Amino acid sequence: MYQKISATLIGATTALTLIGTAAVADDWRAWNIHSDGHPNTAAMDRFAELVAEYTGGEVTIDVFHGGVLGSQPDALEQVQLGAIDVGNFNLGPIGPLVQEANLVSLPFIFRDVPHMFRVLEGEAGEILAAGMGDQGILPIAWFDAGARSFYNNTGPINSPDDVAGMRIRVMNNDLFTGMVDAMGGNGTPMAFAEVYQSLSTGVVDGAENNFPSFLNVSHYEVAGYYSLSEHLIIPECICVNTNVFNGLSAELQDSVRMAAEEAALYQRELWAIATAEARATVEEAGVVVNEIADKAPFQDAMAPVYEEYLAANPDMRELVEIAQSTE
Ligand code: BDP
Repeated sequence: MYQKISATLIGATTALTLIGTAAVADDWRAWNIHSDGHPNTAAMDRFAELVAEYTGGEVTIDVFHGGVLGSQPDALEQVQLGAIDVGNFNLGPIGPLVQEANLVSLPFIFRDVPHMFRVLEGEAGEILAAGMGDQGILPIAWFDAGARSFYNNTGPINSPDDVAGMRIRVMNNDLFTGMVDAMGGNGTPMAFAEVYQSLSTGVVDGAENNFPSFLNVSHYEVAGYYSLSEHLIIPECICVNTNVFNGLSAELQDSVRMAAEEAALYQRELWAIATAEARATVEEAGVVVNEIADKAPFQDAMAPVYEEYLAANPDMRELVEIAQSTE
């Protein structure tokens, strides 16, 4: 009799434990702006697979590709509100929400991509990540997004004077409008999804992006000149709603971080290949790609952008100095 009761009790306890486990399983909605064929799409799919595997199915992720959950600025607000749990975001449009994130949106702040990663891995990266986490957008891994260069449908750009008079689409951040304006152009913020049509109808004369994105959304069909200004080197993140992440057990947090870091390493490998391939593909399609022999005039033209920005955001001075003095 005693044995039977205790067996029943044990059974009941096990059943309760199972119900308890099932109840805490988390299903996350993930935002991704890119479509098939873009390295970040493959990396986000890999992230979702690894999260399911490493958490033993306690966290699962549905990735919505192609920006179907909304434009990037909207999606970022949704992450802050918890309506979207996670996503692959560019830090450019995070700047208006998180002051520290603007560090990486200052034109020519990094010497090259390895320099950017060294800064992210150091003290500046810690301050930046903490600032983002405080605003509800917690970065758990960094993606490579190469360098952004100008493209347009008029002719090659070799100096800031060539940008003068051009209407250039930029991502949503005053630093980017200021950047184009400082060259005498007209910086026009616009959602990524609207750029193809705006280029083809002449609403804008040009835009700026890296090679994989320039190819993936077919901008090369409507902008035949790509000039290697490499004025912005902005990282991307896998970012999670801070409360959602902090609500996980320490063990699950480790598993999700491990999945994100592994997916990011995969993304960086794909990125290098995709950049070379995308450049070759657009050149074969007839796009004229030009190197810029002397980038100093572009860098010099950014002096007022830095001055104005740092005067309005003196707190950012230290972070900028840390980044610039990072070897
Ligand atoms: C791509 C980024 C994406 C941005 C897009 C843009 O990966 O996050 O939304 O540029 O220009 O390279 O809006």
